[in-house]
Amino acid sequence: GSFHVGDYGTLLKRFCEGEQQCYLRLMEDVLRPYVPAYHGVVQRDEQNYNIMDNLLTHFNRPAIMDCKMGSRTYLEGELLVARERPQPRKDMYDKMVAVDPEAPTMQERSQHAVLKTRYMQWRETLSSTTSLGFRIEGFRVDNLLPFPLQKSNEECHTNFKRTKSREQVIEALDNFVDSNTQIVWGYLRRLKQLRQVLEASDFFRTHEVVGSSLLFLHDWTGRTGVWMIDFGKTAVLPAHLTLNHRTPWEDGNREDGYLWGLDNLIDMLADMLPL
Ligand code: 4IP
Ligand code: MN
Repeated sequence: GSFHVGDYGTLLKRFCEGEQQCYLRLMEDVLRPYVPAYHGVVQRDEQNYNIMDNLLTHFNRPAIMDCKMGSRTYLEGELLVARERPQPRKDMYDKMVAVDPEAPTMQERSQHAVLKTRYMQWRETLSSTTSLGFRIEGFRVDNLLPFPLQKSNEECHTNFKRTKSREQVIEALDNFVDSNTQIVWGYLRRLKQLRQVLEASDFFRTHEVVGSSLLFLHDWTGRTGVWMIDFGKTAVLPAHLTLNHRTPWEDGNREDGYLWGLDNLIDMLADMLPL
């Protein structure tokens, strides 16, 4: 896989230079408390890894959720490549028909392949990415009682490809927190703080943040936390350009809808609390 557990509560992630650049800048940015601490590079079996804090270590068998943020999940640069040197993908065609046999066009059917950008756009509109600016990629909940009060009863949920409407997403979020409003409060507080810091961050203003996730963690003690992870497709902008992350995307403006999605997520969590 692309991850290993490292020494002293660290995690090793397969090296990606763009991601390293992001972490180096983030360690100097106001966003530092909202990302795993970065500790440089290590080599293992001929492969380089970025070393970062393992966020799970401060929790007691936590429930974990990954939300992919933004209204677009591929880079503008990938669209350019797809236009100039189209490389239809059979693996993505297979993933597409596995979810919806009706989805491919006649041409895609005859080629048994789809372009990556086409696949990614299809995933965006099937899920809540296009309509809400984020989507649930998956979550895992353990029973929230400490061992040995209850036997381990781990449940993994990754079937959210068609979770699209506001109501469907709220239902999934409610399942994740097991209808616990204290947990919802904790997440809401943290996300509102994150939003304030994002709005003040030089890093955020100057980067197109695509394919990045918010990692949610809570455990039976009531501890909650949210961190930004996965910067493999986060790209620095040309010097004259900045983003507000809320303006709708048009080809060329590089907007990613990250804050628009965070606004919606915050709104939906607030709606889960009693009046
Ligand atoms: C995956 O599709 C995700 O979109 C990946 O994004 C993406 O990796 C994969 O592209 C694509 O196949 P499914 O989630 O539907 O399986 P992420 O890593 O952000 O989850 P990239 O490379 O775009 O990050 P390929 O080209 O790696 O297969
Ligand atoms: Mn990726």
